[in-house]
Amino acid sequence: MSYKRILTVQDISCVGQCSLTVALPIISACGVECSVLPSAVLSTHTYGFEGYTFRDLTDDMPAITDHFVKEGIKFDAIYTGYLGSEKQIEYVSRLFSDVASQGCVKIVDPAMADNGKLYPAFDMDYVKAMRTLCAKADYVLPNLTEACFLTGVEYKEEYDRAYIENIIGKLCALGAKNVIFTGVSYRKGMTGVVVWENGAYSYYEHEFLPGSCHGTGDIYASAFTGALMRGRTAMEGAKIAADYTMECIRATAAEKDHWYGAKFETELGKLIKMIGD
Ligand code: PXL
Repeated sequence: MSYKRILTVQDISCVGQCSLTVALPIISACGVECSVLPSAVLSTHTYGFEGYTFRDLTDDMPAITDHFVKEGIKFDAIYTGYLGSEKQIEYVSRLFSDVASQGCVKIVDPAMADNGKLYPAFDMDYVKAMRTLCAKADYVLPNLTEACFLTGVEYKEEYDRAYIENIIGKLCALGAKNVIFTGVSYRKGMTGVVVWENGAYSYYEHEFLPGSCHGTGDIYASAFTGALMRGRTAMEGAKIAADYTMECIRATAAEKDHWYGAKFETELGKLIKMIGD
């Protein structure tokens, strides 16, 4: 098995089971070396907590990048999640060019919105900047809300395949090479993921689990990244990530007090089995 090293750029939310506290264990469990560049440190994530602290690490990013360059450190993949500002997006673009190994896979989760709304910290200037990052990505992993913000298409709760394909066309027009479109539901009680790769459409439909919790987008993107780096195809990675995320939601759903994230830790053994040798 070839050993891969990836870099993930996203925040540390000290409490909240999202971003780096999810990406690092999940990618490691997949058998992939996970280097990190923390973009900010928050006491908690921003969705449902009040009065969280926010230490912006934007100004550290160029020096960290310079050091990687000086040491000749390169990565087989760069995976970005929640970022703190437009400036950080600009610095990530530099990482894409300066610390990418040959064939480096660039995976962008435009983690900025859900349920028809932007997360509290973001505005349309951030969305505009995120479009430029998606333009450089090999894989973009939006949910429907994020895809609508990125493309300017009206957000709908009921839609058909033509609506989704129109959005994908616009994401590709921005420059995104392939799209892993999560949370696409064509019928009641079911949801799924559309994999748009090399211009071909595939769909993995699975049960919709009510009471889905916060942070599942990060769990999904991390498992997808890990599977892809272990040599799985995008479709296999998309399925593994969906099945694992569902296990995490199942493990959490019964607990009302655990609203802030998903219990992904108890399910890691299942992910390791799905990835296989
Ligand atoms: O991707 C989820 C996420 C990550 N990090 C922070 C967040 C959120 C979602 O709200 O607030 C800080």
